[in-house]
This record gives sequence, structure tokens and C-alpha cells, in this order.
Amino acid sequence: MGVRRRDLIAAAAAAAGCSRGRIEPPAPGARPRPSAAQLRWQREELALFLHFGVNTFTDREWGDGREDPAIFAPASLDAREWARTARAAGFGSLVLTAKHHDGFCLWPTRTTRHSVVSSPFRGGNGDVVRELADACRAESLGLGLYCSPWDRNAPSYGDSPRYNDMFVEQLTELLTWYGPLVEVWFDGANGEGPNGRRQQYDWPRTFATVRRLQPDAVIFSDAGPDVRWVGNDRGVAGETCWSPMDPAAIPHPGFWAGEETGRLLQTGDPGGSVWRPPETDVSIRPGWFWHPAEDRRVRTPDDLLQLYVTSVGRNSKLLLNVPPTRDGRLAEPDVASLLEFRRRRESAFGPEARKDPSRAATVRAAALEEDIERGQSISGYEIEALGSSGWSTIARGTTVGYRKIDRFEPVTAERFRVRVTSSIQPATTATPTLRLFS
Ligand code: FUL
Repeated sequence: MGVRRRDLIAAAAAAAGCSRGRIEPPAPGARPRPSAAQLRWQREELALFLHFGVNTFTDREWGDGREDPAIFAPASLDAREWARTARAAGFGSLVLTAKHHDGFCLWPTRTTRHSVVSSPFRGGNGDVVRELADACRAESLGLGLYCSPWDRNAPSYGDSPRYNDMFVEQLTELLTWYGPLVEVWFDGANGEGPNGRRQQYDWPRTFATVRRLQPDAVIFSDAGPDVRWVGNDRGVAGETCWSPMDPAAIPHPGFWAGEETGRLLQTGDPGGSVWRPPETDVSIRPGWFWHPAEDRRVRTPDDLLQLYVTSVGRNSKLLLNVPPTRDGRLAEPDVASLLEFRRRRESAFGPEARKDPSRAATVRAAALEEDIERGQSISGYEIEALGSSGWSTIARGTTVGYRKIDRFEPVTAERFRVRVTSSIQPATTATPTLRLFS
């Protein structure tokens, strides 16, 4: 027992990086930490993205704004079914495309007739945002809204001040008519206006509008301010993934200076002055909108589990797109895959699979977690197993943050431990918890 206790103390000291850990110089100034809204956002782990609108009916990914609103006719739309499915699959919130690039509004906006009011949906009295808000409330889920800045229908688009006024008015409706929002999503995709001029967005005014009207919502865009894009649509956060970012590196939504921008969004910046973790948005199908031909190309539960590992398991959050059909329901193969994803997630990383690091066991995966309320510090770690010839390394990596998951070939050992090999601030703040799974 005495020997064992000594070992445990040594392991704890090593885990804290006390004995062998290298401490890199901290960045100048105070290290960034998450806000309460950012913590809530990250701890939720899984959110469902819903791409729905005129594209659902035209079989396109990007509408050109000339779609006839009469085509928007979901015969049996059931937002409660979307919410129930999300909940059953273990997701905490839903983010709906209230307006995509085609400019068609899923709510009865006062800013344009290019909306549900001109469609046959509920006889022109429908409001998809309202139905989803009610469903989320009933299922105790958070509601997030995507409102595309790029609008291919608005005649004022490209006439910057006029369109900015309209955009802020649309946002104001979304931010004040539907109760609390957990996330407001700004897409970086952009194009020329009908008059051939490029729209100059007023981002400070846009962000200030969200802050004023929904202070508890996180704002997503390539450039944050609260949550950044992960830099790709493949569902892959960086193996090295810092929540801190240099705000000057991605100065505005839609900024893209080649692959380097994508890499920076994936990895973040240990010296960054703001806390801006990445959100991993990816679709369960090849497209973002529902296309009948893709019913056979839905990601399998194993694919989804792998996405979980490369997003939540790399200090990110998974925003998984599951697009409603022309009926306004979720497609059966998508629902089946989502529910089985939950079962596999729990069997891989749930309490049943959990093993105690200080007892003999066979393990296939490890999860490390930092106390991110105090910021993010770890920049190198090794997970070790005690066998007949002593300790050996079974996994190594760089950052940890909210969670880092490593999967490996089964390892049987007497005991397991984690060593922090480098960190960017005093090691005492960088002690990760280690969980092992069979
Ligand atoms: C992109 C958009 O252009 C796609 O249509 C989709 O909405 C995706 C989430 O973001 O920038």
C-alpha cells in the first residue's frame, strides 16, 4: 500500500508537470478565460444545425434570390419532431437557417415580402422560427439562429448603408420576437450585389445589436467574437487546438488569406489575447440542404463517432447539420444514424466503459480535461501505462483544453497516468483529469 501511495503521489506530481514538465514562457498580459456563455456553449458539446428553406425545394445548395416563395410548401412540418430527435440523440441546442444566401426569410419579417408570408406554408400565416422556438422551449433545448449577411434577393444589397439598416432590422426581429437565444451565427460566405458592388458590412454595429438584445448568446463567425469557425467543413479541429486567438489574425467574418487562415482557425494561438474556441460545423450528408439523391449518403454512426472525437475530443464543439426534408421532417436515415451515434458514444465514452487509472485494466481510449474556467495551458502531454518492464508511453499529444480524446489499440496494464510535458503557464494550473475507457 505504501509503495502504491508513493507511486500515486509521483504520478500526481508528474501529472501537474512538477517533476519533468517544461514550462514555456507565458504570453504577456493576462491569459484569456471563457465567459459564462462560452463555458455553457462548450459544455453542451453537441448542437444540431438545420439548413432549411427554398433550397430544400429547388434541390440547390445556394439559391440566387429569384426563387418564387410559392415553392416553399412543407406539408407536414413538425419542429417538435426536430427537437425531440435532437434531445433523444443527446444534443443541447438547435441552430436554424432563418435566412440563407437566397434571402428567403423563414419568419414573417417586416423588411421584405420574400418570406413565409408569400408562401403556401400555413396559408401564409406560418412562422418556422416561432415553431422551432416553441419546440425548443418544450424540450428544454437552446435555440440558435443563422441569418446570412449575404442576401441575393435584397435590392439594397451592395448599397452598404441601406442594406446594413435592413440587416440590423431583420436581426432585431429575430433577437426580440422569439425569447432567449443561445447562439447567433454569421456566415462568412459573400458575393457581389445586383449592382455589382460589394457590400461593406457594419460588423461592429451588428455585433453590438446582438450584445444589447441577447447578452447571453454567443456570437459565431470566422472572426468570433465569442466562437470562431474551425476553418473547414470536414468536421476536423486541429490536433493542436487552442481556444485563445489573436483577434487581428482574422479581422472580420469572411476573411480568407488562403490555407494559412484555415490552419490558424483550426489550431488557434497560444499567445492569443482573446478566448475564442472553434465550432466544428459539418453536415451529416454531402450537402447542407436536403437532396433526395443524398438519402443514401448519410454518415454512419461510426463516422459520427469519429467526428465527435475530432471536434469535442479536440477542444471544439460539434454543430452537426441534419437538414429537414420537403415535408418539413427529418429524414429517416438521418434519425436512425443520430440515435445509434448516441448509443455508440455512450458505449465508447459513457460511465459503463470507464476504467479507473489506478487499477489493472484493458483500455482503448483516454480523455483528458483541463479546468478551462482558469484558461488553457497544456501544450504537451504523455499518457503512460505500467507494464512488467515499467512505464511506457501509449499516447502523446499537444493541447488538451476542454477535452482531448485519444483512441488507440487496446492496452492492458496495471496502472495508467498522465504527464504534462509542457505548458504555457505555471504547471499547478495545468493538471488535467485523466479518464480511461475500455
Ligand atoms: C457556408 C455556406 O455558404 C453554406 O451554404 C452553409 O450554410 C455553411 C454552413 O456555410 O459558408
